[in-house]
Amino acid sequence: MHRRDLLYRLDLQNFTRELLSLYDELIPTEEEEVRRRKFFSKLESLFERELPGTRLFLFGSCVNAFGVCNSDIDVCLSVDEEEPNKIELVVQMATILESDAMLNVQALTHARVPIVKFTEPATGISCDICVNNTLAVVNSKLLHDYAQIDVRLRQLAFMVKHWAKRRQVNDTYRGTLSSYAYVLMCIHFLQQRRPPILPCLQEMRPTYEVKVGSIRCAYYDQVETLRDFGADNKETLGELLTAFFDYWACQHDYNHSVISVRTGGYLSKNEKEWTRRIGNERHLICIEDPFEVTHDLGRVVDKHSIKALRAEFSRAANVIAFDFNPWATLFEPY
Ligand code: 3AT
Ligand code: MG
Repeated sequence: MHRRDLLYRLDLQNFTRELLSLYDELIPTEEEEVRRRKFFSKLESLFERELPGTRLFLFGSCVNAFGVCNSDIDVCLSVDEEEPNKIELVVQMATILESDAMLNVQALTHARVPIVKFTEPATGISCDICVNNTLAVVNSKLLHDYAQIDVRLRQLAFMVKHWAKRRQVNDTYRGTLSSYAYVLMCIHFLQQRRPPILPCLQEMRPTYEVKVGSIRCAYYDQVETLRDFGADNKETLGELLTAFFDYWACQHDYNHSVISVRTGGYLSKNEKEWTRRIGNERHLICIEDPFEVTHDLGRVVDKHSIKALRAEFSRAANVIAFDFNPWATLFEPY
């Protein structure tokens, strides 16, 4: 082996070691899990009393296995009505939470998904509650199930989410991508490795099926049978993170390609009819939602934020390739 290759390999080992220790730091502690569970049961009791006949479900990173420490809690209020007045319910929840002495209660009635946001004073936990967002509950389960197959998904997604938050490219209101979109990018990336690290659960015999409105959500969810799926691929976290940023910096075909976790491959923008700007939706980076297939998670990205996003992918790839201490520089706050 050349001396240069040996040094490169030692650097990668070191990089992986540093990343894994960051991963350990980001995992929520057992104490935090207990706090969250207590918070949620208190919320359930409050809603049983004030909005009888409704139910609360957790979704997002507190149940999808991609929640780092101190994440917010996403809750869905389920009401037994076909078309509930979501805005009215959000306002009603805000009143209930305010009279229960919650802090910073805000009813965001004009968001794409209306929510009420608040903070619990005792624990400092922030929470968002939306209404009848069953698809989000189902896609949280899909993400959770993928996470059980190979631990490298959770490790990679923690690094990417941490990087995105530090570099300020994790804010849909500012035209960058949601955490959900980043996790889908990681799943898709691991489906593409050769040999693959993750299978495509939606292309397998369905063992789980629900209908949400007109959308059929079906996939193979007996993931405990797939624990060895990625065993032939020996790539480490350092190698995967390097290749992830290299892919999004240099290889992805932003003009024509759509990434699709649903099919485990690529689709063309043409076949999705995502070639033209309609209203504010520009499709400058295309990530197909696994269930709501007309939904492009990249639609929030505009002509300015795509530049910022791609500049950040390139920066990350360059830092890893050339920086003496990449693990420190990579996550430097923007
Ligand atoms: P954080 O740890 O809070 O950053 P998260 O996984 O909780 O990560 P979000 O708070 O952004 O992510 O979103 C909460 C959940 O809402 C995740 C996903 O189940 C759903 N979700 C978010 N954005 C979308 C979207 N554009 N389309 C469909 N579902 C979405
Ligand atoms: Mg969240």
